Amino acid sequence: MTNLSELAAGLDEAARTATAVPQLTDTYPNLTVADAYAIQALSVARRWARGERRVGYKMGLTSRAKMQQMGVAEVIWGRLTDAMRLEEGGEMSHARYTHPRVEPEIAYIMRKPLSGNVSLAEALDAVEAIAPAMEIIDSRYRNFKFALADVIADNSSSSGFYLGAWAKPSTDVSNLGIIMELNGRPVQIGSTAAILGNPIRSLVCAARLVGSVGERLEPGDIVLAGGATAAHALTPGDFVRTSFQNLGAVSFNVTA
Ligand code: OOG
Ligand code: MG
Repeated sequence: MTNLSELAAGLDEAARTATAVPQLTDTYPNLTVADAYAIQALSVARRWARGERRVGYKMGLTSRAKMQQMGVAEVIWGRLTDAMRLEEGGEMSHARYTHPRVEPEIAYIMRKPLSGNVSLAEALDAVEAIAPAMEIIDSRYRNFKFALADVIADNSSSSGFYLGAWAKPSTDVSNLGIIMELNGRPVQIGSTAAILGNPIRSLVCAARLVGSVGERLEPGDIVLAGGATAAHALTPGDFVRTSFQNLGAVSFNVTA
């Protein structure tokens, strides 16, 4: 079998050049989840080598809506870099992505380290602040189609994120209404409760999964809890605005 670094280089190059590639599992149907996380780490290491800096982690497929849309029923995670952070209220250039989609999320920023098996109370105690967010996901695979190992190897489709205003860690985000609008038209309506019943469970999960590969959530790390609704495809000219009950709104424009 081709070595994992070659597969990692292929995915990194696909992301860098916004070019879709075939699924790894087409060629390697027996690729394991452990191999896939190893490929992810190797491909993200290429980003560190180019000067991108670590800013945290993202959780994926933490809601039924997302699992159904993608046909993968397993919680996954990926790494976030400073280059993925986009300016709230600003623009995103469609040409830099292959087939970008947007989804509404909740973000945490950490005050204390967190790793391994932790309780909901311990997770909440480690949080500095909570923000409404949107994630731009952009699978590097053709037609945005993948199996579990493919998407993990592809850094769980990470490509960009927008954060709204930070709220106190004591803010109850267990069941807040969300309306995502495209050009003024609601395209997704949901609740933060769709994220594992309560987004804080996603942080507990992040601590465990990241801990299982010997890493930890560090103070200052951002953690995206996962899409609360299905994701929506973006086209140049779109204006996206998502309002979150009690938390405010997050918006951006899509340019060519
Ligand atoms: C995989 C990433 C999933 C989420 O929030 O559920 C994800 C994908 O759908 O491409 O980011
Ligand atoms: Mg997401």
